Amino acid sequence: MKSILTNTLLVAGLLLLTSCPRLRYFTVQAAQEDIVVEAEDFDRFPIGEIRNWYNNQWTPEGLQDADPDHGEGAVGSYLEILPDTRQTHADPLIHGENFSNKPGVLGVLEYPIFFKTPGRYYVWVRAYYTGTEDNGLHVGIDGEWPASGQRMQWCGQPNQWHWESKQRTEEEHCGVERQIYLDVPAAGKHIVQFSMREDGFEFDRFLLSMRYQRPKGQGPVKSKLNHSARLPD
Ligand SMILES: [Ca+2]
Ligand SMILES: [Ca+2]
Ligand SMILES: [Ca+2]
Repeated sequence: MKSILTNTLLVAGLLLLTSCPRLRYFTVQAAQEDIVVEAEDFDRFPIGEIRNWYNNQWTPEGLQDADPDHGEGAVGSYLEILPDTRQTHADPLIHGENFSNKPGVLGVLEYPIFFKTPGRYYVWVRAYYTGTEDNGLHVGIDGEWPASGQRMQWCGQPNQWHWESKQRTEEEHCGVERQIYLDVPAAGKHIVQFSMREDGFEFDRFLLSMRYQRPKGQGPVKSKLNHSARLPD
């Protein structure tokens, strides 16, 4: 009986996410301006995968997750990729399920953005992690996953919302500064995308900036959505 109830709630949660109106609007940047986007304002991600992103305000019961809600301190709401079956180093690591060193495989989120200025943008993400197995993410652009967007890493600031922009490397597991960026080749619409590296990751918002400077506190107000520029289906 309990499993039927759990499954019903899970399906209801997925339907709720599926049926939510998609954004279908550009996030618009003025020339030279930083771009700030709420994680929960994604345009789309495939539902029903091995791992799904859940809005903390609608997360159904029954998904494996050791953490309590961390909505306090987040801006609006946040996304968490669940279930989280690798919660500690002692839990089995299953490539392509609870971990993916390869980007673009699990939990791909997409955000359409209109860039007025092409160039190199550092990617900052505000995240909440509680251990060493929920603190990794990948970022890419226009379906590509460049080396400069792989293995975003959080380190040394657990149990709080924290902005970071560092890349994990063989030599430096805590991450290296200035190595996480996207090169925007031309002005116009581009799709910025994120994908899972570790399950249980909690994602509040992101910032794209030509300057490498950690935002303070919750960060700037989010960028405007252009309601006159609907995307084609
Ligand atoms: Ca995990
Ligand atoms: Ca978590
Ligand atoms: Ca948020």
